[in-house]
Order: sequence, then C-alpha cells, then structure tokens
Amino acid sequence: MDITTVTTTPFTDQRPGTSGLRKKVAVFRQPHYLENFVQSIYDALEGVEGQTLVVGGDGRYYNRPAIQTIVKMAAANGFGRVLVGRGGILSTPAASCVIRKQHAYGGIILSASHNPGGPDGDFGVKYNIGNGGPAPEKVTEAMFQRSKEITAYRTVEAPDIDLDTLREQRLGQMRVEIIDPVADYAALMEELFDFDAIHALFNSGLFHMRFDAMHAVTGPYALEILEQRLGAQPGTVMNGVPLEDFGGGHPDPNLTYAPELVEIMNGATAPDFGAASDGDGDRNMVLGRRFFVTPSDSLAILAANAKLAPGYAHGLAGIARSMPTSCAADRVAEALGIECYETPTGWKFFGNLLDAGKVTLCGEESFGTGSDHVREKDGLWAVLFWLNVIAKRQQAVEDIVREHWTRFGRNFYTRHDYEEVDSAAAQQMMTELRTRLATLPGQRHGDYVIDSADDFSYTDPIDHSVSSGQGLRILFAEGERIIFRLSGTGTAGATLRVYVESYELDPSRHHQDTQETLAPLIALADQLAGIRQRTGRDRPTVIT
Ligand code: VG1
Ligand code: CO
Repeated sequence: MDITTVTTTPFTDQRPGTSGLRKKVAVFRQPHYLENFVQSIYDALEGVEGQTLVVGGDGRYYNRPAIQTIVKMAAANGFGRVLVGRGGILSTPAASCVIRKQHAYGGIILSASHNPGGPDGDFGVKYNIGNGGPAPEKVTEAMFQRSKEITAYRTVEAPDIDLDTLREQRLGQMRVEIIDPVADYAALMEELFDFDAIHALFNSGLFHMRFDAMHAVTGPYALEILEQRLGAQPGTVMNGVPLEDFGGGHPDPNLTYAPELVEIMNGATAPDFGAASDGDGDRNMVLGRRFFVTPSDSLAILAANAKLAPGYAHGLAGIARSMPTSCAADRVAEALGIECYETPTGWKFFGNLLDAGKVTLCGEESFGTGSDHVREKDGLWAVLFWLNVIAKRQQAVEDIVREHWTRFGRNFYTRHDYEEVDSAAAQQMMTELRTRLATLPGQRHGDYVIDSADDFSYTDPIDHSVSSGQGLRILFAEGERIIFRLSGTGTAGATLRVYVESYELDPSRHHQDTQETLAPLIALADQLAGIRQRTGRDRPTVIT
C-alpha cells in the first residue's frame, strides 16, 4: 500500500486544553486541520512502530470520518494494529479500559464531552497514553509545538474501513480490529461490584431507577449492564440510542441540562434512584427521590462506604480531588487515616498518583468520579458504586447522604458559570484580582475573615512537574472558600467559573437551602472580583 505525503501549513490554534483539542466542527472540517493535529500527535510519540492504538469516540457528528482519517494515518505512521469500537463508539472510560487491558501503546478518543454536537456543535480529539489516562502536560505541549511547525502529514490511499462488523481488516501492514465497545468494560464492572446484590435489589420489585444516557455514548453500556446483566426493568435506561447531535440536547448531566430526568425524579411517583451521564460517558449525576447529591459529596460518600464494594473491600490507599472540589472528601480521608491530595482541574493530574498506588478514589466537582480501575473518570462506574452501596445499606439515597453529613458535617457547595463572556474582559478581571491577592488576608467581610489567598500552583508529588496558574483561591477562617477559574474546555469566548463553599457541623442546619446559605459569600465573590461590572452579566448562565 502506498504511503502518501501531503504538504501542509501549520495552524496556530492547536493547543490542547483541559482535555484535548476541542473546537467547533467547522474548524475541524477545514482542509488539513484534523490531519495536522493527528500527525502532530504521532510525531510527538516515540517508537510507535508495530504498536497497538485504540480509537473510538462518543458518536457525535464527524466521529466516523475522523476515525477513517486517524486509522489511515496510523497505517502510514507505522502502527501495527488499531482497535476500533464498533460503529466508532467507545466511551472515554471504556477506551481507558481497553488501552490497559489490551496493552495498547495509547489511544485517540474523539469527543467534546458534554459540549453540544452536530454540524454546528463541537468536536474534539484527545490522546491517552499507555496507562489509559489523558496525556500529561509535557506530552500535549510537545504535540502543540509540533503542530506549529508541521509541513507535511502521512496517510495511505485506501477505501474506508467497515466500522460496523466485528472483524479484522488490513490496511497495508496494519491490522484493524473492530471490537465490541462494551465487552471489556462490562467485565471490569463485574469484578468491582457486587452484581448479585444489585440484581437482588432490582429483583425485589421495591426499587426502581432511571438512567438518562442523554442520547450520548453511555446508552449501549447502560442497556447491557443495567437492564441485561443486572435485571433492571426495561425502560430504566432513557434516551439510550447515541445520536450524532445528542437529540439536539446538551449532554451535560446537571440540574440545568438534564431537565427530563430531573422532572421525573421530582415527580409524585419518582423512582428511588436517578442517574445521568455525559457525551463521552465519564461524568455522572446522581439523584435520590426529590434529592440532589453534589458530586463533591458523592466522592466523600463513596469513599466512606468503599468497603461495601468487592473491588474496594481492602480499603483505600488515598483520595485525590481537584482543587475546586469541596473539602468533604478531606474529612473522610482524615477519619480513615489516609492522605487526601489536592490537584489542579482535569483528570490528567490524577494519573501519576494512581499509577504510584497513592490514591484509589478521585473526584471533581464537575460530576466526575473514578478510581484506579481505569485512568479516566467513569460515569457508569459511579452509578454502579451507588447501586452497590444502596443494595448493601438498604437505605434511600437521601438517608445515606444525611447520615453522612451528621457524621462528617456538611459542605455547602455551589458553582456559578458565566459562559461565553468576553475573553479579554474575563482575563482582565482575573489579572486584576491576581495582583490584589496579597492584600486580602486579614480582611473581614461581615462574618467572614480572609485567612489566605493565592494563585493555585501544584507540584506533582511523583515527577515534580509544576503546574501554576490553576485558579485564584480565597480561603476563610472557618473553612469557607471562594475560587475563580477560567475554563479550559470552552470553544467560544471565555467561561468564568466561580466556586463557593462553606462548612457546617451543626446537624440542625443541614437542611438549609444551598444558594441561600451561600448567598453572602456569593455576593462577596462579586464584590472582590467585580464579576458583574467586568462581564456585564447580572447572573450566571448555569448554577450547579
Ligand atoms: C471542565 C471541568 C473539569 C473537567 C473537564 C473535562 O473543565 O471543570 O473538572 O475535568 O471539564 O471534563 P473546565 O476547564 O471547562 O473547567 V469532560 O467530561 O470534558 O472530559
Ligand atoms: Co466527559
């Protein structure tokens, strides 16, 4: 088979963000745009000759043509074998699982996660390394550098491969295997959780759940695992067929973008348990009957109950949470006598800690929870973990959470997002606040005294790499926190995220409303940073 070398010129905007290169579909469709980035990935890797690459995506628009391009270029760049999920489908955690289980060199995952899809929506490409996790910064930086100097890419002239039949094909010297996207992943879940106990729970007829796959990638996984293997009632999984535009929705499992599920769970005949996952299947939202579990609490509760699941029966080595995630998990770690690590936003920062065996569970406030079973956050895993805990404790979700608060105290927590604000204005607001950070400690604002303030910087405990500029933190004397960050996953303008938290030990106050409880701190955040004035917005776009 002939390898073709195509001459090209660099684009200057191919710097991967929080999780890969994420752009509008129209940007990716420019001639050579995808090819340039894929060649930059391959160029940044060493010794790929004869190696195995895993390829799959969340099924969004442009998934299939992109896979054809990536596979042909893999053949031209010397890979020995490519594993592709049937139909081009692989959820992010399943891709991580396959990379590990099949000892692949790495994988390319096509997704823009929770961002909307379709011809006018977003697309994304991320590279995962051999441990199954997102490429660390030094690797993504090498790709970006390469993309700025690229002059040619390599591909092969060949007919498209058949993505829809489980079989082996050849592209020159390279084997292409179409694999069942669910098999390896489902087998791993069976090892980790007590499927018999969960099966009995569903079988009792006294327990009902709804899982909203949001027309994204988790549909086939949830149908197989929840309905087929665990015996949940047919219809438990809703919106279970992946669609290229996610049915026009925003596949982000939160109270704003999953209104259908939220309405069911708030209804008079609400089931016992509700859950949803995002575009690429790595996020989760967990709901009880008329009850929302914050992702930060979910991490803490799973940690406190981990021994109920067979995969974690021996206990946890440690816990890690991203900096903006609430401190609820820290209290559990303290009680368990284990370490709790605080990392920058983005799953890639957990990789070294997991590989070194320092932590077992990880979580982010952005509906991400996971463990050392793979190297990505894992939506369905979190749902199965909750089901395992419910089956063992035989309690309602709300009761489990309230008991947790009584024991550990409650971290009231909210995130306010200001989406698509003017980039320059958002940058300026951050810069201005950054220069004033040193003057803040000691200031009193009503009931709150500022204890310290900094621009979060992280030194990886394993490889000692330093990641600075990871968010402005204002910490108060009684455990309250206000954090300002600019998103690294948006594709239009800037997204400002403001994270606000307080801590309450007194159980008589645990029933309070989150937004009301945090209102004075939310007002203070605006006062300190001038959000309204700088962004011209009088309220956030999304509150979680
Ligand atoms: C967001 C979240 C972050 C998460 C990232 C990728 O990043 O805040 O916690 O790791 O998305 O999630 P940012 O930079 O926009 O705040 V996903 O589901 O895209 O893989
Ligand atoms: Co995602």
